Amino acid sequence: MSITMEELRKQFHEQLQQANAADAFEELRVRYLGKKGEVTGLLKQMGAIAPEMRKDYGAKVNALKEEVESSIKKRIEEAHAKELEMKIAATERYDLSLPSTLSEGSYHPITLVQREVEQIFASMGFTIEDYDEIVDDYHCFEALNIPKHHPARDMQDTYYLSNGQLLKTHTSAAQNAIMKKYGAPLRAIFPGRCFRNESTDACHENTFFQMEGIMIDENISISNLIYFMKTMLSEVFQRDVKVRLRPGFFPFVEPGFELDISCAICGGKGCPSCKNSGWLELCPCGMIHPNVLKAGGIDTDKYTGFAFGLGLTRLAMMKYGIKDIRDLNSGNLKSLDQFVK
Ligand code: FA5
Repeated sequence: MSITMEELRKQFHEQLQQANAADAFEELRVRYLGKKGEVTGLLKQMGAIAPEMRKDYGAKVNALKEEVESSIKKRIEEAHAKELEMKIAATERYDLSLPSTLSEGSYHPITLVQREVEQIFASMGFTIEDYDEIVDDYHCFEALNIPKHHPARDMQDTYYLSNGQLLKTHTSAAQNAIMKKYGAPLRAIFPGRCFRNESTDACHENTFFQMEGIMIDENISISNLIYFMKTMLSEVFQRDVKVRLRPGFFPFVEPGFELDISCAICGGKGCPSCKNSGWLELCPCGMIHPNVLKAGGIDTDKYTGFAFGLGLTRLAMMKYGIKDIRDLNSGNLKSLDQFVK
């Protein structure tokens, strides 16, 4: 019997040597290990073996079975590795000297407009500050004269973490920390990403950028505020843009204004980008409320200041004629590619 087994082993290895494709390996597996396979057949003969030889016989057949299994597995792995090697060598070699078929990378329109506004304010003596995206309730609301349960919070629902912190709803959340850091006099802008629980449409996103600006000094008045807003807009657009200033309520400024821009998409006629009003709310602003200055450690007998919250994402829409704000977060390279610089 052991000779038969030896012959079978030899025959198997010869056939395995000749096999070189997946179906040939499978065929061999079935021929030797399948239900009616040669090795399976040897196992089935166990009953016919004399009891005193059964243990030895069984061990040999099982060893042969394992040998067949592992030999086929090894050959399959070798064949895969060889195939891969050939593929890399023949067809998938990279030629780094070939010209690229991909377009050049580009800055995102929001980055472009942010850098532009930063330059404008830097040239007027403002420092550029960075601030956290995850903030606490005090900085986002309380320090801004928005106590708990104040109705102004309804318009700025956001995403809360289990530790009570939240994703900042506006860049105003940095005002208190920056006032405490530098004191007065102070000129600073701080761009940042904001998050709100919003129903999105052509001019509302749940994740968007703002740029806050504050100026605190002696004798700062609404005239200073209007001057800086006008300068910023005329520099960004390099042409006259129609804007309007109207009263607006924000608990952290008094008086407060809404600064709207005539919709650049429809020329003020009304379209989905401006909710058919012809105007887009762009940059609310106002004189900083004394409570906010006090919370920031500023002497309100000596200093006054203005603040604004520029909607950077909307500014990018208006500057580049992007009809739907959602395109800006979409990662759609086809539309974003136009801004290659
Ligand atoms: C604020 O966030 C105030 N913190 C702004 C401010 C700062 C007022 C300093 C006074 C003084 P508001 O929620 O209106 O205000 O947002 C300001 C601007 O951000 C809007 O005019 C708009 O341009 C932009 N904005 C607000 N919500 C969204 C949104 N969901 N999607 C895109 N842009 C938005």
